[in-house]
Amino acid sequence: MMTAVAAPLATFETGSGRLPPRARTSTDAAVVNLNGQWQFRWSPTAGQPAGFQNEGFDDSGWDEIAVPGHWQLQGYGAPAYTNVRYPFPVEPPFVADENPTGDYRRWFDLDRGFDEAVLRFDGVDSAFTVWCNGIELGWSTGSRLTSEFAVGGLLRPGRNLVAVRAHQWSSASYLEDQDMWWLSGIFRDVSLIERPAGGLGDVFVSADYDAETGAGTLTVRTDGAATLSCAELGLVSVPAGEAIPIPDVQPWTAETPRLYRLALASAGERTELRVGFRRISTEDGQFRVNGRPVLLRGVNRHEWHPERGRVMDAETMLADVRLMKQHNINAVRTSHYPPHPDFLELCDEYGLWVVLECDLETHGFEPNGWRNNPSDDPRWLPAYLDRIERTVERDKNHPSIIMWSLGNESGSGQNLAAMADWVHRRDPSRPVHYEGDQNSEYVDVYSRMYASHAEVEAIGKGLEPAAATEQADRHRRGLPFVQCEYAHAMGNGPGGLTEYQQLFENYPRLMGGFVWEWIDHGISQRTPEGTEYFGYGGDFGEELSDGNFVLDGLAFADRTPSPGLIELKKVFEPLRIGFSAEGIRIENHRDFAATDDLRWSWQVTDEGLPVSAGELDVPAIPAGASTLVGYPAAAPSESSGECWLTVRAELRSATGWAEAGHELGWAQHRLSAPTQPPAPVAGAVPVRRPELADFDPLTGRLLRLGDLALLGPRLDLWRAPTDNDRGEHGEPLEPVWRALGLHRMRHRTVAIEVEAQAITVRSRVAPASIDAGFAVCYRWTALPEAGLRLAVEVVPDGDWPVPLPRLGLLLRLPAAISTLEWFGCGPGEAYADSHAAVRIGRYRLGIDELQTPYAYPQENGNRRGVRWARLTDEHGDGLLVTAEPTIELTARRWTSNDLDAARHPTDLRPRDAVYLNLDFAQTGLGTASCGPGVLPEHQLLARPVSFAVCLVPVAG
Ligand code: IPT
Repeated sequence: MMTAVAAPLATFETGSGRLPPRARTSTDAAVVNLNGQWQFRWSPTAGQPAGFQNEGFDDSGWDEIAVPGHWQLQGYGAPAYTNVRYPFPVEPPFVADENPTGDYRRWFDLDRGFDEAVLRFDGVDSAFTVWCNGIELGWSTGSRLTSEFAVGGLLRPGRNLVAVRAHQWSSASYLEDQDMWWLSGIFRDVSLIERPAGGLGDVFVSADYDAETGAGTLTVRTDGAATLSCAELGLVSVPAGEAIPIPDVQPWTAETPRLYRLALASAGERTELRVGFRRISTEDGQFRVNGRPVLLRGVNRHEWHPERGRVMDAETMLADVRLMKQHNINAVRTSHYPPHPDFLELCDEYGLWVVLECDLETHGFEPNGWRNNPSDDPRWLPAYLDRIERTVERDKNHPSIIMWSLGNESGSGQNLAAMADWVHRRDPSRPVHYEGDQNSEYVDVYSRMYASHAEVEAIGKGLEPAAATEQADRHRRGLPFVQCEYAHAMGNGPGGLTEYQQLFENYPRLMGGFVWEWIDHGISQRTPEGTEYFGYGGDFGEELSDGNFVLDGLAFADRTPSPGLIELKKVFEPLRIGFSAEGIRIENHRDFAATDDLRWSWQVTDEGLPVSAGELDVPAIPAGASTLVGYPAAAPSESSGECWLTVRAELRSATGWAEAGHELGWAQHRLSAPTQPPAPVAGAVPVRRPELADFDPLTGRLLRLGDLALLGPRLDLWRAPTDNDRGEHGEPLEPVWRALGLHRMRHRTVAIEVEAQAITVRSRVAPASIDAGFAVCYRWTALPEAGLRLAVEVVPDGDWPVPLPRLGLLLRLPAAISTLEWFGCGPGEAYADSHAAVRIGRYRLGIDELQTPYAYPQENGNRRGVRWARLTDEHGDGLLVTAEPTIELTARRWTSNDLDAARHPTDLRPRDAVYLNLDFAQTGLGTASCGPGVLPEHQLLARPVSFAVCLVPVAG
């Protein structure tokens, strides 16, 4: 019988043969990059015979696979998504026999041997054994942690072989239950690194900054003797290891990421360190950097690429940093594991505050009542300590890291407390975060996720309920508060961002938070016709799956900013521009940087058309200060329409993360109200006809208006539920809506009253099976010029226990209608609790461009504050809608029920019509997909309402 070679798969041990963790530094030591094509063999179980690691083994029948890469995304096995549940029986430390296993082999050439060298794996998911030239080096776990093995003596000039066996499941999987795809294999870099005699060993930089004096203290500890030099700081071959006072230094902050380049040299090795001076502290219950309170405008970032999964490349990481900075994001929580190490280099360089989280989550014990949770089981203590040590040691020299986070959703217990204790001893310069420590007994910040606005406000006021013990309560009341996750960005949303930001800005104890999450983890797929869409849980034949809960990002999987990200940019804007009789008040809400990088401009528009524009002279405003500037003498003297002043702030010159002219802030102010009804749109003339319209004699529905055939407006209350309406982990509205029958309303015509200049249609609208409904009165009158005015009164009767999705009119227009031009808020979609980012203007978009392609189809594309809208075909013929004063509007080529039924955007097929909703209102979005629902002020409750629109046929 042959013996199987596998890393011990049912053990509390974390590996063997691994070298002690050390800081990531690239030095002048030789490096051989072992990324590339490796020979690969996949097996559905762990039990393949040994022997493949030997040099003589014949791998000619094997495939090739890209390293770094996940095997499931290269044709072996399939991705699987669960949020909380383990996809194997919960009986720690055992895993099932179905344990997909990948065997890897790679030959590489060396022109010389190395006396001392290490083989470094930056990430292998989940447990693996490694051999060099047939000899076992050891095995390791910790998927997102570095493993180094000593290999020196085994190497020789010429051909060398590295072989790896990696298993999808191991006891370590119990500690890696993050809400993401289960994806396996060697997914980060592999390198061979020479360790020269007299090398640097581990390097630990401490660069403290005293804001009172402006002085820095630099201490660089190395394993062996070394010297430091830095011309800028006047250091010439200063012995490392001692605290070096630096009288005058420029501090590092995320807004001013000042790095000093230091040369560090030992007898056998040299490196360049990028050092940022800063001090983190908590004073008066406030989180501070360099003595000043900072507000974290953060996001949770998983690593994601729609084709390569968690395999990151330089371009993708830079794209994330640039996009974040461009959208006024200043902080990242590396949910829920240490990222690719180069990401942190970018955070240091471009400036982002980082909460660096350990690779730890045991969430799947929660549905099992937290029984046997490793967090409180002493047998797992070494594994917990191993993980935090490898986390802190690798990344400890990054100025961008301002807190260590022990992990995510792992319950509580003595092993977490021991991790915190270890960090406090090893790196007292940074606070420890862990949300699951609900009494905040062993952490340095009070953290919650998805707390409602009301709860955040209570905490801001110091009015939170008491912690479990008096001691914990006293400790926690002195801590700053962070929302490590909030505003779940799943599907259409999040709603309520503005209100959270107001709280963060109002209460000094609140240090801001991290929106969940940065990017959708959609997997790029194609229909048989070749159209791309993004796959989610359940699309890969999984036995257990949590569906589209994996699509909850501010960016779509291909990094297209979603409307939620555009909204967040505005809400996070570190400038406030206010208009009053005195003038324009501009506040700089940055924590450190003045505004001398910005240039300011203004523009006046009349009914959306530019009238005048110019530069605005704004002096540089220090952080936290404000200034008042006068209005530009710009208002048009004669105007019939609505005039608006827009003030904008943009980058004066290019930075590493954005072009010159990139807009960072803006505000609008209405200069004049319309004095006349809105002008019909330039170029289009109203169609005048004596026999203006046809109505259906039985239902009173409008069937024709001028030359335009249509199916006229009637009451609509339904929208394709959003993920937040479904509210899986919050307050769901959708099941109540569906039970009521809002998606299948019936219309009964009660009366049609015809007068000389008016038609009144009365009807009752209600769903089958219940006795509640809506009495609707549609009153049509002819306009003097052309067209019709429709006044609508809606009076609910009976019990409507929840907010309504929408209340308005639905009408069907010919499919030839292809363009919407409107004056109102735009250009993007907006909802009652998510409209900070839209501005008043005149916009023109194709019907297809109005749709937001959420990877899981749902209500989208709503335009708010619409004063008038013109829907036309390619000849300019169509319909002009004017509102009194505004409406919300959606136009699409499918119905709300089509949208509701679709599972991917590719399921949506245009019908032979354009469906136009003209709404009195829609209810807001909220974030009930995980968290609180729509705030009361943004809910559309059933109550009597009246509104009116004018419909005018137009010709091009
Ligand atoms: C929270 C998790 O921390 C995060 O990983 C993600 O799953 C998020 O929810 C939802 O997308 S835990 C939740 C039970 C509040």
